Amino acid sequence: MSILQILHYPDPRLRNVAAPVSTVDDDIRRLVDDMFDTMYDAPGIGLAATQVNVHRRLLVADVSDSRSEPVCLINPVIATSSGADQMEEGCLSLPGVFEAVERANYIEVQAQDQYGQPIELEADGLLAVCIQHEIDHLDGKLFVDYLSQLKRTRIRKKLEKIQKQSS
Ligand code: GNR
Ligand code: NI
Repeated sequence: MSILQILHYPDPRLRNVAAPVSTVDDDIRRLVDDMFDTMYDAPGIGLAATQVNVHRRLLVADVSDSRSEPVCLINPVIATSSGADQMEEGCLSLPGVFEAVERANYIEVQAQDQYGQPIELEADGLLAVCIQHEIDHLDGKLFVDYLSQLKRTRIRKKLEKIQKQSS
């Protein structure tokens, strides 16, 4: 059980594209456990491996109020998506930044679970948004990429200033 360090924008490592997990072994399961600890501790509703500087395709999420519905997706692929909704998003890699982003409101995801078994998941609402946000991380994308250049530059400067003050 350990809390991992989360990378902060504009760290260039957040732009890495994660490689598939080839074998779901004990090392991966340990990483999944640590990612759940880190997500619940933060607290956040999701966490992608990219954010803890592991560039492999896996994510964890729990959008329940009771923090009792853990979801772990390894090598997730969105097979179907439909609809569109705007939602205010935040990100543990951009502390204090909240902006509206439009995404599909229904998705079907194919993945493997923490035992390497194939799973299919249907999601809507917050879970659908969260999974799309996490898969973006695995592709080196951040929610601020959907905003205007001007907004993104303002956010980057604000976060760089805070990081300078705290280092
Ligand atoms: O904790 C988080 N909250 C959140 C709110 C709206 C849309 C997406 C998210 S994900 C975020 C945690 C995080 O940064 N995951 O990558
Ligand atoms: Ni995020």
